[in-house]
Amino acid sequence: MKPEFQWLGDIDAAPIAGPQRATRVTTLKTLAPAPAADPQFEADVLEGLDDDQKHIPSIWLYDRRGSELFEEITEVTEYYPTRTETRLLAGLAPELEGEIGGVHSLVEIGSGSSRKTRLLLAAMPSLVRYVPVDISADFLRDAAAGLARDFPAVAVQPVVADFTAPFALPSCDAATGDTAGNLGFFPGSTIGNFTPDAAVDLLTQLGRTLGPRSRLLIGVDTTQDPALLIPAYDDAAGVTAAFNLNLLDRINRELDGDFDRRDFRHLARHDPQHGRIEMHLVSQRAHDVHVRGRTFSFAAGETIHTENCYKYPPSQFLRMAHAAHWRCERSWQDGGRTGFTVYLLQRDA
Ligand code: AVI
Repeated sequence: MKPEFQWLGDIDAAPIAGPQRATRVTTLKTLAPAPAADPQFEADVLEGLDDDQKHIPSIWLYDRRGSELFEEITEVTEYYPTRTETRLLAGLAPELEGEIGGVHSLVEIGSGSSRKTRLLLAAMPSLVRYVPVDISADFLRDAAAGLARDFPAVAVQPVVADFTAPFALPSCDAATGDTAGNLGFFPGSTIGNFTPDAAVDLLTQLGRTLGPRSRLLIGVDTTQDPALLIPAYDDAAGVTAAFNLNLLDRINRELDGDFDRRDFRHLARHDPQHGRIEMHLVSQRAHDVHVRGRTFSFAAGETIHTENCYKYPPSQFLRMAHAAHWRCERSWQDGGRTGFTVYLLQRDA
């Protein structure tokens, strides 16, 4: 994994002098253009398409269009995790400040549109800075600018990074040495997109980044009910299918590929043994595809495995958290069919 990150600089919400102080100007100090094609993307695609079970890591689903489509997914009726977690967060946010006083920095891992963040920023006046971390630079920029405008007392310091690799937090006066004031926020059950071993590695690495005695608020989906899961990952409007197929467009655009998306269909299947939903792209006929001048042959029905969504039950998740040196301070569980749970963890000293 590459230990690279790019800090976009503070996003200012500077007050305008004079009577019209309610209006604020948002300025972006430092911007760097996103690279056209990430060499790691090329390596992952060429290596993954060469394997017996073709696969591409799910992180590459999130180019600009992929991130937009994921936001649309969160609004489809069948996709219950976002709705459920938002309800839990709205209920727990007002209790958090009392529960963990002295928190100064909110660090959101894989922030996307930062919509749920607003619930925390509004309920926790002790927060003085917000560090959204995401791989999609332009998406991050827009979301960060919106938050800087709406929460002018909070310093917004976006970091473009692949959060699966080590990244550094930007420096901040309020944070000097006191890592107990760092609250990580990792919502959406994104931890489910990591295998159990990779999830422990990620939780360990996040603990190192956030520091001793920091906290982590993390949402984890748990259900194994296929009647809930299959529609959630194969919605009737076809938004999840479009999200999955967008990966082929991205390969064509960034890696000189010649995939024809009409030759593939989206598949969501439940694997109860591993406790996960898998997303695949299924080839509809035997044919060849070219990427960066290399030829990849597909049989009819052969699939590219594009994503795993593990649904970790509480006992398994807590074992993984402990292995990564986090202990559970509190948890809030959905009382309905999903069992979706938000955990407040604290890292060992
Ligand atoms: C981002 N992640 C938590 C989503 C999930 O549910 O695993 C990604 C997703 N893939 C298809 N639908 C949603």
